[in-house]
Amino acid sequence: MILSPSRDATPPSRQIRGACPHDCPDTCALLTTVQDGVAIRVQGNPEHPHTNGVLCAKVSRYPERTYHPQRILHPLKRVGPKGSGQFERVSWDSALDDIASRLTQIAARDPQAILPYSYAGTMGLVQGESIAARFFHQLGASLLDRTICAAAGGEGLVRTLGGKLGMKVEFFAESRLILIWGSNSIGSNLHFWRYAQEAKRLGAKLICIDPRKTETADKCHEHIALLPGTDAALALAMMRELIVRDWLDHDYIAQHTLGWEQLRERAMHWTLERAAQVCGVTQAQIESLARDYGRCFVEQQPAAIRLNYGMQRVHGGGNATRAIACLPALIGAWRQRAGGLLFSSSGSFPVNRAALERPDLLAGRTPRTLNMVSIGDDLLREASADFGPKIEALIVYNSNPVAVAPDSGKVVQGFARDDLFTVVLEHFQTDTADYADYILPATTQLEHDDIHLSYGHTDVLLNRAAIKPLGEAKPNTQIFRELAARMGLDDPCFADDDETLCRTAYPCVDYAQLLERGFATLPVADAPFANGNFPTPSGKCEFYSSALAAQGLDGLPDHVPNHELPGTSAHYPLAMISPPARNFLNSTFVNVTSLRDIEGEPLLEISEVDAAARGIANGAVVRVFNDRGSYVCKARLSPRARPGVVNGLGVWWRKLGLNGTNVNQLTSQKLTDLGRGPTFYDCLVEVELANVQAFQAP
Ligand SMILES: Nc1nc2c(c(=O)[nH]1)N[C@H]1C(S)=C(S)[C@@H](COP(=O)(O)OP(=O)(O)OC[C@H]3O[C@@H](n4cnc5c(=O)[nH]c(N)nc54)[C@H](O)[C@@H]3O)O[C@H]1N2
Ligand SMILES: Nc1nc2c(c(=O)[nH]1)N[C@H]1C(S)=C(S)[C@@H](COP(=O)(O)OP(=O)(O)OC[C@H]3O[C@@H](n4cnc5c(=O)[nH]c(N)nc54)[C@H](O)[C@@H]3O)O[C@H]1N2
Ligand SMILES: [Mo]
Repeated sequence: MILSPSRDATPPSRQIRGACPHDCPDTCALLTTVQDGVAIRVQGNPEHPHTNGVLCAKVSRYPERTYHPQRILHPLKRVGPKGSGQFERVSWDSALDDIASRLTQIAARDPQAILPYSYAGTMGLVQGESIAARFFHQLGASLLDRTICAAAGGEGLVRTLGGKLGMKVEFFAESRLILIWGSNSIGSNLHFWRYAQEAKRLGAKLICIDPRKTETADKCHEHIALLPGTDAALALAMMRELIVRDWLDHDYIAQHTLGWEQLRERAMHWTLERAAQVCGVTQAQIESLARDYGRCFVEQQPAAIRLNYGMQRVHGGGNATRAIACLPALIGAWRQRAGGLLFSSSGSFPVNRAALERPDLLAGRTPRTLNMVSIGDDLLREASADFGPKIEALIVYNSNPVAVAPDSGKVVQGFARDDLFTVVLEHFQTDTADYADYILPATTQLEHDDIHLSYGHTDVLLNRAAIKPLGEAKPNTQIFRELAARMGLDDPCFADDDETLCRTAYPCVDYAQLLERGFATLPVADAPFANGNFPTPSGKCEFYSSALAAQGLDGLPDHVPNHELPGTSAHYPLAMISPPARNFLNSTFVNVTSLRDIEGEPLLEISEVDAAARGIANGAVVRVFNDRGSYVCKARLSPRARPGVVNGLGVWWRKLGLNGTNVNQLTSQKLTDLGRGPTFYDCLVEVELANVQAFQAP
């Protein structure tokens, strides 16, 4: 805390160090200026090297979000039908007493009928799964498989490299070649982009691999607009080129990899011709990509891959991640600190989750685990021997499943069940909150303490509360503490306050340093795999995974075609992807007016040829549909969409959509090959001109 002397009549302001809570690889260090108890400005902390004093447009509007006139500032109880959004103000005591008694009744029958549903509204370890996890563990509630974001790629990476580890983000600045793969870095990883630009200034070549011609693709030297879900084919064809031209680090391969002979044989099936056909790109593009990559081996220059999550939200996302993660070992890119690959750095953080979440409170019980991706189906399931009890209560925090989970027609039907008791801890009346029996007002990052990891760099960040909670809002932790007390859950661990929890998260990080600077850099090796030492079972980079083979799966990476493959459906010829809109973060910020004004309205990018074939002009209102439902929005004829692929930018609130839906009305609950993840970008649709009258307000 810095006290700045004031010479005039304005009250003195102070600056509080914090951390951006959002689900983003950058995890920025914040400085909040507080005057008279009011947060007047949120800036990037210039002392934190990765943040470098710069924030994205979204988070620089944090005060606008925090003091938003529609913030929920006291508990609300539903008075209208579910989904109608009609609530009345109630006291904390009456809300918590009623919730505790309802949950106690359900738990007496079977606590597994209670399901927590949470994700990354805040990435904070304390306001995420600390007291909340303890609460559900002691209750014996169903467990939630938190797969909605990067489960497929995460498992693919762990099976290949051994952990969520890789290059340090700062060393991308020294790379000579950067493949930006499945990532719109300018939109979703801005602070990485700064390092990539530095490399570009120093002469590096940047290649973007993405079906959409993104803002990032615009700024790269080359763009390979492959079809969604074909990344493994591209990587295997690259391998074949490396093999036939002998651009291989034989020494590295021999010493530090497992399964080379098998991988080699697999890759040899992926001729340029075959891959070009699968990927929908030219042979010359793949050849040139392999040549650029191989040249780095020949010239001993560092080649880096920034792999992000966009490419793993398809059926074969796990295998594709495995195939790409094999590439650096083939050319020995890991030998240099500016070479290798970064997908997620979260495995570098020594978080003591057992102490935070206390799974021991289950005391030998083994509740079922439900996958958050299939919440639509699961809410509609009856009790059975196979499923267990019907879901009777749902406690949602840090998530907006009605907007973000796939196949939202089913999700909405489930949330609308009259016999479901739903509690939502929120800042705003989201699409999900509309279906709650109770909405409980939660604090924002400016109002509570927390501690963070990052999945894009290797610094721990501390967040100190900058202002008092607004209205009657309480931190998630406090809400669960008070519920636990009312339900007779009396383990002493519920008494831990938030600062104790922050200290519990990282027993081996210097807390005094966190208090003083707001961040602490972990002692992570600059070139983690220069000498092998992969944390896999074999200690090598596992081209072949015996662990996967033991599960009856393919031990080698392969191209696994999409569930919904273009050309296989007579009715739905177009592939739809739904990557994030730059000024939203998943469904967060959609209600911040200044940001929504930049995005305009829900839209679908479509290529000129696909639009012309359907008589669609720029700006026309269109119906995007498949067997799961319809989404009505404006068409934008744009070179950002390649022929055959439409881009439905996400994730709008359903209630702001022209027909009260969003892109997830169209996405499916089918899972990925590894990790039980979602397949948001593996989705066939058709588009037609909409009957506009039907969607105009009366
Ligand atoms: N502004 C903004 N920033 C965000 C987010 C946000 O919503 N908005 N979301 C945050 C979250 S939750 C996450 S998980 C991270 C990571 O976020 P990601 O979801 O990885 O988002 P992007 O970086 O936009 O990368 C997605 C890119 O992958 C492309 N893509 C889609 N399908 C394929 C495919 O099959 N192959 C390839 N090669 N590319 C494909 C998309 O066109 C898009 O440009 O970003 C975080 N940062
Ligand atoms: N079609 C399509 N769907 C997608 C994606 C896509 O690319 N396309 N991306 C997917 C991905 S990568 C992800 S990670 C998921 C994200 O899904 P979610 O994690 O559900 O993310 P958000 O939509 O941002 O919703 C988070 C909610 O948490 C609330 N919140 C924030 N902080 C707090 C807090 O401290 N306490 C409480 N109680 N609430 C808080 C916010 O107000 C917000 O409404 O969406 C997925 N859905
Ligand atoms: Mo995500």
